[in-house]
Amino acid sequence: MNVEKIMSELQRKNPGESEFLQAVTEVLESIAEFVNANPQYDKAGIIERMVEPDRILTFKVSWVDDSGKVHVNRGYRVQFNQAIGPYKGGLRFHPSVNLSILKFLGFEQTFKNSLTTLPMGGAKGGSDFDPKGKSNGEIMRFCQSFMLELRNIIGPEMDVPAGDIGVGGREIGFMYGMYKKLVREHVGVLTGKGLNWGGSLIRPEATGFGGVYFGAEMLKTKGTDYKGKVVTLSGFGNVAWGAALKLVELGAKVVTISGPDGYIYDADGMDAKKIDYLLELRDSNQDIVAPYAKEFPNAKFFPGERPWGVKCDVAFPCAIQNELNENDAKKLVENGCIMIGELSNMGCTPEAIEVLQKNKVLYAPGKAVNAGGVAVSGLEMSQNSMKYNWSREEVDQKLHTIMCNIHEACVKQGTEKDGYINYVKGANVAGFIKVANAMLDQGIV
Ligand code: 2IT
Repeated sequence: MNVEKIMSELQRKNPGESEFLQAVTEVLESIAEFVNANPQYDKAGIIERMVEPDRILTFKVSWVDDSGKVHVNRGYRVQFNQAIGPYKGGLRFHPSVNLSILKFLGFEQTFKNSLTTLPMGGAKGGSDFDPKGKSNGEIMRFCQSFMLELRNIIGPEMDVPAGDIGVGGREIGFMYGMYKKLVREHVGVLTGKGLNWGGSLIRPEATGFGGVYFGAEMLKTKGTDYKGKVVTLSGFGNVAWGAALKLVELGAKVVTISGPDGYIYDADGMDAKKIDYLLELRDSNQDIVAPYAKEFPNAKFFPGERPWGVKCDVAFPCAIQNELNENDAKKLVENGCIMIGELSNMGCTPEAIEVLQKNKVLYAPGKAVNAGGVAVSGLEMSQNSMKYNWSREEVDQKLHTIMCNIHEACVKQGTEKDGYINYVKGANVAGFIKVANAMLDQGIV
């Protein structure tokens, strides 16, 4: 496989799509050795076929705000790869959303979903709609309008969207309601549904819990665990919330969260009450963390800064792509941080990853660390198909097993000669094998 040739062709076809090109470059560089040792993949054009999405739908989303003003947003669904199961992946509502970001996310999702061992293909979608400051009614009307178009290409055996940034239980509810009204079927077409209408226990916690379970396996390779460890988190949404809950349960001290307005340093560490408060912050629809320092006056707010300069043992970026750069990585290493787990998708820049790997710090990429969210989405699909619900313990146990298995797959494919575990290589090769072999079996389609 000639990575340079594939990348220059990809640049020509996808000009200026920096996030998408970044995600593909990372994968191709880390699987090149494996692919070159297994010529059947190149012969069948697997790489060229994997980097091209199956199809992309973009559509107009018109809606009316509370004052009667008309707005037009753009909606998207990128159906990337269907080799191992129906398209599956979240919807992101954020003003930064564009095709490059959704293609990077859909591409990553294909590998992540493969790692879960569940039968799910890769997709991503969303809109440049900004939920910040919107009323409940505005969000409902937007979601309804969005679903009027999206319904044409989704279905329980075709494509099963879920949440991502800006899309939580409330938005899934509004979209599900409209889908059901249009199609007249009550089916498992979205995941992250409410518990009374087809949702799964543990789905809200799953991304955070899964990441902490994966991190526990990473720490185990160094003979240690979370007890007494100081942990920095970025973000304050669903992912950071789930991670904080599990980290505190396992004896870690969580000292930071962050938002677009800056970060909070809470030297006392978070407890159940403070973690609960994250839900209030999120429900306020303001996208800020500053009020935390008013609610808990021992905590300090640092406007406009990210939390990576805070001394810690473990860091979990939980916010957005490229939120941790080369300088941040250097600071973390200097401060003695031993592990970075990406809970956000592509949270670290390529330069940051290089710094972490050069310093032999434990580092694992989003497609492995944050796979717990989509894994429990897969379990929600299974429960919907069976028309049955598993208990909290059953789902949590399955999630734990899946995360341990992903870790094992990374160790198998990513351990280098000196014993250092290259989780990027491990996750990419392990994720690739299942999808690539399915594509080989299914012919050139
Ligand atoms: O990035 C992700 O894996 C998600 N946003 C969850 C996707 C899903 O289908 O649950």
